Amino acid sequence: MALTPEQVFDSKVDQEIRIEPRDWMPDKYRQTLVRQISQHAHSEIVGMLPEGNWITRAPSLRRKATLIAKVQDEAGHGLYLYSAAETLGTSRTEMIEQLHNGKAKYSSIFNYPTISWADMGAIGWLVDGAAIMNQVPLCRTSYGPYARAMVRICKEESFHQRQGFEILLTLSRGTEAQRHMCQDSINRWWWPSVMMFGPSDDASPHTAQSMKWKIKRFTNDELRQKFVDICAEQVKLLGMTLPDPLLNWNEVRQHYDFGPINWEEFWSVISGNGPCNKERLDARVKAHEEGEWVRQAANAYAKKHRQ
Ligand code: FAQ
Repeated sequence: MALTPEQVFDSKVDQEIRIEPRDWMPDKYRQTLVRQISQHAHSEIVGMLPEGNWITRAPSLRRKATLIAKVQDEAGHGLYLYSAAETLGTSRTEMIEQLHNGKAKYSSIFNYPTISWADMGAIGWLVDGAAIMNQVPLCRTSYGPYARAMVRICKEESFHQRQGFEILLTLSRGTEAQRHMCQDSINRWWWPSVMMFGPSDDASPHTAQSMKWKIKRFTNDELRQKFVDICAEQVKLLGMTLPDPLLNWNEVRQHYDFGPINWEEFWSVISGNGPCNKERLDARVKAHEEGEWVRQAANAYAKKHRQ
């Protein structure tokens, strides 16, 4: 007896065969992917803003060139991800509209301000570090175009993470004021980075289904724990500390225990009330409006070539 489209889909997922754009897929699977990939793309694009803030003030030409390259990589990641999401039948214009009218989310982390040069280091080490922890498993996600986009993105993120750590390492070996700047930045970015993994598993509405469909390979809490375990060791190389008095190696669990997360802050930031939500969205809308002439010119050029 012939298999139904749903049975074919399920058996592909079971056998680790990638789902491709023209394959039949449940509507909910498609919607989940459009939501996750577009929010991921928006995060990369909005994520350019906090670091963009420091390009003109980088302390040396080398630091400036590296930071420009990193921010440019983030733009590239956003574009790959919009392209991957478009293969599911939603246009880029629609996705961008959803970002601008507040219907679509972007990562909570980009709603915090970058107030010192050390923040460029902390973003690279902690924010890119958390992004890699979450994204390496996405190279094996069940939807082909998303998985393939993640391979290159992860390679670039890993460079970003190392350049951030190196900024902090330099500061940590510097003057008293530089060491202070380094610790202060870690103190401000630690908890928001821990929150990047999303709500705890018992409060995460999407995780169970996304794990069944192999969109997600690990739960939010599993990835968060891996991140804490790695950072708790790496911070020692900096001679700094993480701002958590309850951080402690647990011999039985073979993991670090850590203190309670301020979920009130997390939900408040993702509902639009973080320190920089308004500023970030205003900057995106302004850039989009001011770029209208570029889109018009590109369309006119493409039309002329078609003719
Ligand atoms: N921020 O049920 P779950 C980067 C929302 S890339 C805002 O657990 P899910 C690179 C979630 O959307 C960073 N919202 O949802 C870079 C859902 O809301 P909805 C971005 C969050 O999807 C570095 C609700 O809460 N990475 O940083 C957050 O199964 C440096 C319930 O949550 C990705 O997007 C949050 N942190 O799991 C760039 C990776 N967490 O849609 C520049 C791909 C949760 O129902 C500089 N995404 N929410 O209204 C994922 O892996 C997943 O979507 C999760 C959330 C893990 C983020």
